[in-house]
Amino acid sequence: MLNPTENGARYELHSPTAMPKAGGFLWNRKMMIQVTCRGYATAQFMQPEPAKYSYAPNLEAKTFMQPEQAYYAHHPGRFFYVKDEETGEIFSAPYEPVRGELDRFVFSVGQADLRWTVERLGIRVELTLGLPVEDVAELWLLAVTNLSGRPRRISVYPYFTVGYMSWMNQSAEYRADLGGIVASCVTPYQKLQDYFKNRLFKDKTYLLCENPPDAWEANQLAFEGEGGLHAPSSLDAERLAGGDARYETPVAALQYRLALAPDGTSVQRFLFGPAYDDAEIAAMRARYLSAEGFAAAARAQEAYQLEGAGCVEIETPDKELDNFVNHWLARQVYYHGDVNRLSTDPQTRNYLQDNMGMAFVKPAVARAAFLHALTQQEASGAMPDGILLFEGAELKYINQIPHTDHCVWLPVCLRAYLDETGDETILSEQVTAHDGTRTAFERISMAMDWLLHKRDGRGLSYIEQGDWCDPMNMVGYKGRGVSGWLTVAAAYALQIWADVCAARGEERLSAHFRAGASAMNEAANTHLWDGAWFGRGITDDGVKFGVAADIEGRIYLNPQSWAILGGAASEAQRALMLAQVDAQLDTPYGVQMFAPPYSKMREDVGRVTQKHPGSAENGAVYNHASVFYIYSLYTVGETERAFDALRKMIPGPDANDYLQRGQLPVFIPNYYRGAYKEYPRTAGRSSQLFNTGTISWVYRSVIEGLCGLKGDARGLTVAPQMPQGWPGMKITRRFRGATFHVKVTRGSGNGMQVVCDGEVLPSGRIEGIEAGRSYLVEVLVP
Ligand code: CEZ
Repeated sequence: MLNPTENGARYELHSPTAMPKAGGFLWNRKMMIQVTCRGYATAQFMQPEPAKYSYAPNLEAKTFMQPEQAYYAHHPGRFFYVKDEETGEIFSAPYEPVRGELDRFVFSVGQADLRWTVERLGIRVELTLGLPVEDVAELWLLAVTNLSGRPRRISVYPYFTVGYMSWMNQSAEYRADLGGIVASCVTPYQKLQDYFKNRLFKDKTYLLCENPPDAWEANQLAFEGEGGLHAPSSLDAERLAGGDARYETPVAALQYRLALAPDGTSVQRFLFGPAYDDAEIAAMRARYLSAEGFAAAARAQEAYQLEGAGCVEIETPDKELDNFVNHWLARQVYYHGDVNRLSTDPQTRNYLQDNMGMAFVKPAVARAAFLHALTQQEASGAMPDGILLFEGAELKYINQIPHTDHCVWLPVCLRAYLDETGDETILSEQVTAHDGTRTAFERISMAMDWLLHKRDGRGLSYIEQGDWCDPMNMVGYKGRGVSGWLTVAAAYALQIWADVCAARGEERLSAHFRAGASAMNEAANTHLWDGAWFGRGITDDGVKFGVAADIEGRIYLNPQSWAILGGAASEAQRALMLAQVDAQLDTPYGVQMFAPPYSKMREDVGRVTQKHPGSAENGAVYNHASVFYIYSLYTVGETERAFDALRKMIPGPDANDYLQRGQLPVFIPNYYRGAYKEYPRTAGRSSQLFNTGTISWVYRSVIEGLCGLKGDARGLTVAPQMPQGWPGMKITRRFRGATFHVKVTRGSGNGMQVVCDGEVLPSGRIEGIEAGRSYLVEVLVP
């Protein structure tokens, strides 16, 4: 059903029905597209705010009904119908919308392209989707081959959803001068000022074809007719009618009538994307729509992907893990770090954590990002809820809700950068913000003081309308509620910062922040230790929650993980907590964020309790929370527990696990459904969302924990945490310009032994690293 090829650099799925939502994603700095194995597609581009060029149901944007435009419910997709001209039989590739049985189906996900091979009626359809690096456009290559051993007459119909574009103005027509179908709309708006924002929008969508088609249809309804998309009426005729859409729902459908000799192949190229005007469409055609244009774009995309290759490869007894780490993990980190989830105002915590990952992939980008974030610090030392990336960007949606955790991420994420690069000069950079110019070091110290200040009389951190957990919006909206997680997380941040201060010789500041951290840990212990775990918080009305007395939301993972990181938990407490996490939160799909999930609104906790039980933050295996736990376990040498939870983040390799999660092992999603006890049928199902703060922490956990190759100011510490069952593993690690070839073997002794280029290193540390050099490291682990 599913297998890796090219040593794990691609995954092939051989059924369109086993995992119907499984897909892959491609991106460049201006767009992303996620396509399922069956041909449904979600694409988004930046202008500079996120926008769509295919299927933009902007119905939300208006407040009144539009009965005339009531949209035909179907999914956005890229479909290729094939009709046998002799028998009239049809099928469609990749699978939708005809959904007929196929003789062969292969969906192959690569890093720089997505491919399908579909066979039916003695015809093979091969599809390849690629993206250029600099522009917004989909490059589709179609090859149709006659396998039947006799001459064939067929029609092939590419069908690209354009969909409902605008309730103000939408149309489409075939343009012989441009060589394809062009749909036009006016992005709907009501506020006058929006006109001036929108007027340069790319309000056209084109489907250009390398070779002129024999016929076309630009009107969705005319194409579909009474037959429905699975058997469109327009396919009954010899030719599509050549229709247009005049304030009607547009579509881009073409017809090629092909006579194929035995083994004959017809190749067609298409370009699909948004444009401002005809001139831009013509320019895109000239740049890309040819064999050379496609080949150059593919080479550029491969080169772009290579830039994100990251700093570690592994060879372990677990081949599927190797595949993920070696080909897909850094890629997902790179996606986050390079395009900031295609947002113009990323949430501050996301921006900082995504760049924490980037510290291992492209540290210069991470450096610039940390400094950029600090330019937006408020005079009070607080960090805003989102970071504006462009002139004219605005804080939107969730970034208008006051969350109190953003300062925490500054030292936590910077620590990874400092350890990886040893670049302490970043701390002395001058950063100009609203309150004038200060060094980065001074700014982060201000942020730490803000965290110390934003506490109640008990010494616990206020939560306002949320902390890391966005939808936990009603614990503290009256101004009194506190977050147990934030209290122990702030303590962790303060300790990291105290270390940085000490390393700079700032003894007084270091002592100040360390004392603050201790006070917070103490407050957490006094008010939130609940006997066997830490509670999640105390509401505006003084009610503790996330405690044993709760029937729902009884134990939360985050306060435990961060109490381990920040030292609020003693070893004895840790033992109690871990046993409870095992008993109450662990599932075959990972560790749930809390349990039991809430079944109804709890007005003193907030909208997290309104999410469906087991979905997202309401008790899912929310991978971001799970990976905090994993990372914390690695910091205290809980090797087995850490690996167990880490391995469960990646789908497979058992067939049943793939089927239950429904996702290919080419990314880690933001969550797998939880509610393992309550809803076992859906537990484990992937959200399919590849935007997630999880990924940078997985990378850090693999590098610093599993591989145990963590940097510091002067060198590299070697301390792999190899799971019990493995006799050995090999690691290639690039670090400060040098390459380390590390061979880890299970020894019989008690202690770890590290030998670097023949020299025994009792400390396990390698110093004086020379860029450009290769090191051979042999490690015996007990
Ligand atoms: O967003 C994420 C945020 O991007 O949820 C995390 C948070 O730490 C990240 O910063 C946990 O709350 O209801 C909501 O507001 C959701 O929580 C989403 O915004 C959520 C998305 O599912 C994206 O992952």
